[in-house]
Amino acid sequence: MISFFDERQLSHTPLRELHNGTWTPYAECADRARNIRAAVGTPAPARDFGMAPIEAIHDADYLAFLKGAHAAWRAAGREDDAIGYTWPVVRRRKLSLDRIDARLGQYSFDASTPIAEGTWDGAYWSAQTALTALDAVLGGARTAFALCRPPGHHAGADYLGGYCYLNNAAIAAQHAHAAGAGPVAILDVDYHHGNGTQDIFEARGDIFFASIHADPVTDYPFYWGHADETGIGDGAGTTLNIPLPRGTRIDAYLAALDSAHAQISAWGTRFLVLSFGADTFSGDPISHFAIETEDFSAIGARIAAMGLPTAIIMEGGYAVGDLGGNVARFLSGFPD
Ligand code: SP5
Ligand code: ZN
Repeated sequence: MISFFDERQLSHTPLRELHNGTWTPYAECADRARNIRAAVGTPAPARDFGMAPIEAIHDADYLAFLKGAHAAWRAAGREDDAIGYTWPVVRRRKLSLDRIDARLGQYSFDASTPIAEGTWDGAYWSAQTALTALDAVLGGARTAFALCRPPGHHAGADYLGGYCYLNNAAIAAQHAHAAGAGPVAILDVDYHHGNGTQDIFEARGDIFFASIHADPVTDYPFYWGHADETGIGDGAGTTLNIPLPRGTRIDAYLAALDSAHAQISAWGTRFLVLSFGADTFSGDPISHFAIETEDFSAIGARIAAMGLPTAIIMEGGYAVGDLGGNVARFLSGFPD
């Protein structure tokens, strides 16, 4: 399968994250991408589609914040990475606040997604990698793999979180929709619910969003991804959430994929954007499913059997040493 990756995605290198009340090494490290790159051969570089497809998903004020946050942090006399410490949970409205700490809280929902010096560049080229793979599928390739990193599915129109800054899958799906490739569905098979993608599309009836993930009763991001979230207003019925318990094994996982497939097909989908996370792996250090390396080819084959042109967008997966092998197995499930 044709793969895409851009060296500039490696410039995003946060040092640490706040986890269980202490600082730990950043799980979404650049070596993840190096490991996957080595396993998929030699990916082609990204083309530059510019800001317009990013601006079609993200708010202008959020993008200005994200571009300037690290410089503002340094200008405030701080060291290392920018990270918030206060969040406007109770009354969230569009205030134009100036202080970097206020802005960090306004445009994020967690404390594990720092903004480092190279974050904007890394996130920008990750989005361009998604668009480049998308373009290959629009151009006639049956499938293409975007080695996106940083990932995207936790980022909303105006917020970052969950190691995500720009929502690569949402940007790609909107681009496919605008190009007339639709009806477009997004299927999210990362271990975690794709809250950002859901937030972006849940009130729209023109892009379907389906997610299979760890039950948010027990797992991050907690506040989204429950089975009763099925879409809002014009989007009623076009969001599908299938939460699964910790310990889920391949048979139950494939059954959930079949349920998602049935609804994606019934909606009339003609084009698929796949948010693929390898953090469903039994050995993942931050996740709790029981999918084994050998299982990934079956998951890939089951998705390939949906018979749709598919742009595959990399999301999570933190067992760095096993990551490339798991991704390669997954991709091997798709016919050449
Ligand atoms: C894209 C994606 O998979 N994001 C996952 C975000 C999960 N964040 C919450 C869990 C944080 C765990 N931190 C582990 C630190 C180890 N050094
Ligand atoms: Zn994840």
